[in-house]
Amino acid sequence: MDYGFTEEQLMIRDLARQIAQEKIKPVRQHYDETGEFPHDIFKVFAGADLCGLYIEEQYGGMGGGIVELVIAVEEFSKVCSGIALSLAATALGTFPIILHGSDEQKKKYLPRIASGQSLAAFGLTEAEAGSDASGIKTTAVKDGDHYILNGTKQWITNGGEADIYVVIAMTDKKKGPRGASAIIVEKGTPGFTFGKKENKMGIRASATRELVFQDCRVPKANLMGREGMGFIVAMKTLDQSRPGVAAQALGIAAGALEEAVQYSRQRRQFGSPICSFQGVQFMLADMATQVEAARTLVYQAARYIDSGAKDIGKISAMCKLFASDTAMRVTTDAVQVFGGYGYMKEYPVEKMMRDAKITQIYEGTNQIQREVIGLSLIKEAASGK
Ligand code: COS
Repeated sequence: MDYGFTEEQLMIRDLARQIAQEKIKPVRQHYDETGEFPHDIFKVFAGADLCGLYIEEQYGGMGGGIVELVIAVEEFSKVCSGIALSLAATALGTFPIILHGSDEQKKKYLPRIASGQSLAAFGLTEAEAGSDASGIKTTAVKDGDHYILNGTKQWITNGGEADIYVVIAMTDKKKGPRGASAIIVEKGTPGFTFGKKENKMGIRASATRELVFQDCRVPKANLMGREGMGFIVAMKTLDQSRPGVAAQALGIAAGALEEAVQYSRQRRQFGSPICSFQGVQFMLADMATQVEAARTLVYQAARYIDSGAKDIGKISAMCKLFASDTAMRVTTDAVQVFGGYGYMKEYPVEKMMRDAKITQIYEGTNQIQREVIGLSLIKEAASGK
């Protein structure tokens, strides 16, 4: 299928596909079983110049956008979405710097991220603030030329592995969402430690940890934009990053489909390969149709964001919602096509099914995505669009 990619985008796709097959496939089971962080693979991403795909050339990146990012994330996720997440979650932590960072902040942090020297992470979620993002309790109190941070962030992807964290904290509790601010905190800052590493159902190669701030002094220069902009920074960041989750889900679904088609040609029952049975063919046909629909929506959303459009929230939420629901359905059906073998760890589809689930939950549950889409529709209708 021709998706209208440029020469450069096709090169990125081929390179990512090659890395996925040659470097990630042989080790994915190891990382899934051990839950270790795939430092060696991240070095491969860096060596192939893929860490700066979406970062401007003046900061050492490739000068691409969301399209380039989703192409790479899809290819890696076809083989292991947990490993792919090291790149996608770094993008999540980098978008606020790209969107709202000062020149100094961009010069200081983006080249390190583009070269793969540093991973990034985004610290929004807390124990009691998930879907209700404005319910965060972490505080940042001004003290001369510093902010003093106190609080705990939960389930932070790349937690402990990243060097650069964009943290959303309350600088003025009384103001609710308008009292939140976005602040960059570097690993190694006194008062900043990591809590327990989570033992997860899927994406086990990815590090998920608490960020703990205890009287952590951060220079005032690390504030992004103005005080009070933190909630908007967070929402705009999620608008940019959700296609990355969608690409991860798309890759998982496409990978599971590929495995199911191959297996159905080899597995024989009643004297024939099971792909000769209409029941199996219909399942594969539905899986393939859903994958193709998700792919179209993900690429469309990525292109729309890269066009510089402002009203990206709805399409971003749509592609995340649709691709993640597709990933869950398609991986469940892939396990079904494999039958009893699909339930065993020797075959990759059980891992893909476990990995798929989180894409319906993180960076906003799919219930939240529906709310974002619904509210956008109502807003559009009210404004006569
Ligand atoms: N872009 C820019 N501004 C936005 C925005 C967006 N996408 N979404 C909301 N805002 C603004 C609103 O315009 C409003 O601004 P004003 O106060 O100036 O009017 C402000 O942010 C508050 O918006 P709202 O009242 O809609 O906030 P709610 O608390 O009702 O939250 C949802 C809305 C539920 C959509 C939001 O909290 C959300 O996305 N939650 C999920 C968060 C999430 O994904 N968590 C997982 C994190 S994993 S990294």
